[in-house]
Amino acid sequence: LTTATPTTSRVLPPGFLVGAATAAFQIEGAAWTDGRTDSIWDAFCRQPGAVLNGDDGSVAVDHYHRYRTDVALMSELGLDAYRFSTSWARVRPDDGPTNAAGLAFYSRLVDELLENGIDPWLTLYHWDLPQALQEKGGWTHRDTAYRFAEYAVAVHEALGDRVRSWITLNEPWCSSFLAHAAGEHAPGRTEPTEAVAAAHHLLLGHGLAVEALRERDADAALGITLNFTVADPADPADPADVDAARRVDGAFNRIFLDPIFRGTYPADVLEDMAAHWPADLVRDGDLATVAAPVDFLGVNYYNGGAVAGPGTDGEPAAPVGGRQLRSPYVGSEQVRALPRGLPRTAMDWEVQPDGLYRLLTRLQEEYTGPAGTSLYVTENGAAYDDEPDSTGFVQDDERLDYVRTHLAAVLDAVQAGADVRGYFVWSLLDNFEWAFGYAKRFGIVRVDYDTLERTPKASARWYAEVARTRTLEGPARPDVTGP
Ligand code: GBH
Repeated sequence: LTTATPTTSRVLPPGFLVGAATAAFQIEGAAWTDGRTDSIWDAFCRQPGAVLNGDDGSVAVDHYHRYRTDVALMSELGLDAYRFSTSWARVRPDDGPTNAAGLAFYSRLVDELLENGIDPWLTLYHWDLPQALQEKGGWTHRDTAYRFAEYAVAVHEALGDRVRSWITLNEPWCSSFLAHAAGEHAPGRTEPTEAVAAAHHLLLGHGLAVEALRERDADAALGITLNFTVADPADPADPADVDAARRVDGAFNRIFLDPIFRGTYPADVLEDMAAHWPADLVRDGDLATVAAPVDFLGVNYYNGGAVAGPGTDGEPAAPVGGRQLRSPYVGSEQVRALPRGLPRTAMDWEVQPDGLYRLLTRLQEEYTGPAGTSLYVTENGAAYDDEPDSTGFVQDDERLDYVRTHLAAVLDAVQAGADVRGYFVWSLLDNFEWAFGYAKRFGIVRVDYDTLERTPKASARWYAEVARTRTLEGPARPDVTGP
């Protein structure tokens, strides 16, 4: 890798995908239409205090009925690709047989995308496990991994003739540690041992699905999307802070990267989590399955953070939400987060595009490069408290700047040798932001939650120009803090 030269005009590499992303539960609504049954998020939303303002996904932004309008919007913006997810509870309600009516929706959506020249990128699991499977133990139960592979095949049978890019899981860290240790996400558990079991079974499900899809379809591009944090020691000269950064990197990033790309769990993570690691969790052959070769790695990046060891006056490095939450860092609960004075989004996450540059160049060097795997940024974006004017238009300069500086970081990483082939902004539309309900808006398109009317924000207009001109104008990353 070479060092990128900061410039003010960057040209997108040939074939680079300019896209947008969403997820089924966050946009579809129609929660019990055409045979769909409860997912764990429907059930979680009914738990008092689980989701801000008691919001739920029953209507969301009604994409299920408005998908044509939404695809027309994407086409107007000139998007090359659209990343969406399929709802397991729509495709195989109640863990029963495949539901043709549910699959038919995705078939219509894919046709509509293709007619508009938009490349469909399909994520099989974006956190909405059928509640019926949760009742059998959910991801803490090994069998769920096998059910996932069967569901993957059912979706592929219906859409494999038209969808060429497949993502098995979205952010297994959230489905395991945030959902089973921190309690922020469905099913809202706070048992570290369950989180570890869920992480392994998610990885196993990923590997089984890759093997099954590969056998059916040798030409499909198969990958997984992980979420990353870039943890820096608050004081690089303090060994306790350096250790805290190592622990967060292990418990967030390497616990998934190493099994997928090296077929092994990192020794230091096994040691950190030893007290919570179930004895018979990893069976013979599991790691070979988890390491089934992938064609691409999807990278979701929102923020990094400075972390410190115990005894500092930082905040616990745990998610903040409307209720009592625990640390997601199993075995490293003592790690503290220290604000660095960087600007923050409405989620309170630090804005640090340089973290994305460092992440992509590191992945290239240590994981994906040696394996010959390409990279896609499958999510990046920001929530801000948008103020619509009297016509409903949102001049969201902060979001525009967030996306611009992060896309610049991506293109600089490409220049430095990282094989990044596309960028999907999170999100196309304002939508259901999980534990925060509809209170946090990530869309480049505004949704009026009374009328469900869609209005592109200034960031969307600007993004369309990037897609059209294949050029990114603007100054270099403002926050180059890394080595
Ligand atoms: C993604 O999750 C999801 O895929 C998507 O569905 C969601 O809407 C979107 O992002 C926005 O949230 O410890 O304070 O530094 C991202 C989840 C975000 C979880 C960053 C960990 C660290 C916050 N991750 N977060 S902090």
